Amino acid sequence: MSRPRLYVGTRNASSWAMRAWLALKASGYDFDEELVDIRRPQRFRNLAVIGEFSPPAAVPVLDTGRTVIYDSNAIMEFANDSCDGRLLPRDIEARAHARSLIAWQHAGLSSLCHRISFESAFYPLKRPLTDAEQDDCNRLFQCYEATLDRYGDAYLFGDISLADFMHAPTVVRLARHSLDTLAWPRTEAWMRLLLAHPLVSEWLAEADRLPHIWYDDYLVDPRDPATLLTAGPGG
Ligand SMILES: N[C@@H](CCC(=O)N[C@@H](CS)C(=O)NCC(=O)O)C(=O)O
Repeated sequence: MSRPRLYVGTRNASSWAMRAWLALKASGYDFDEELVDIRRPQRFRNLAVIGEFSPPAAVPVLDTGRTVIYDSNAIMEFANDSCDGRLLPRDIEARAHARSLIAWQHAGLSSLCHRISFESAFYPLKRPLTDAEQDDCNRLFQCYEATLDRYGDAYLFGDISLADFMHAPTVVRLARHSLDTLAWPRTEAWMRLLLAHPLVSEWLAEADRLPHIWYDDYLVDPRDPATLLTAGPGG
């Protein structure tokens, strides 16, 4: 049987792969890693190769040698199963709550902050966020704060869990756009802790060394598409 292999995208583009990679590493599961360059123009050719063994033709994919697991959340659940459930809360109610946060993120977070792309977290120049985006973020911060109030000691549910890993790329996106978190002190402390986690730091250090992937519409003002927003304080 061949060794387990995780196919991941480039570190500054592949937020779904980051989640799966974090969970597998934290579980202690042993795997080889294969980088799939999902930047254009090679993106389509490379994803077609993935499509030969994985129906969605996307990354991440984990090939255990016996099973192809082709979704980040399924890989994260597998990571948790492979370490006796250590990456989800033991308590059934807390576990359901954690899974709600995980499912919300996996389903797109109701499109909150969708114009703050993962790629833009690594840009040297950051645009100021619109009021609507700050309101979106506040909604999210309120949710994090309430979760941390109820269960959190350090991480969302006390010990680090799949919920923290699932939200890690969002934390990267928001933290790097210098959002105001003063009203959410527990959230601010949790974001700092998560960003300083050795596995998160390892991923980000590699992402920061890569050439940027620019999206043409990053600086376009959504209220007035003819106007370009200028760099904000994080820029
Ligand atoms: N629901 C999938 C989403 C995976 C996904 O969208 N991956 C991106 C890279 S982060 C990709 O490979 N996209 C290929 C495409 O859209 O053609 C998961 O959670 O694994």
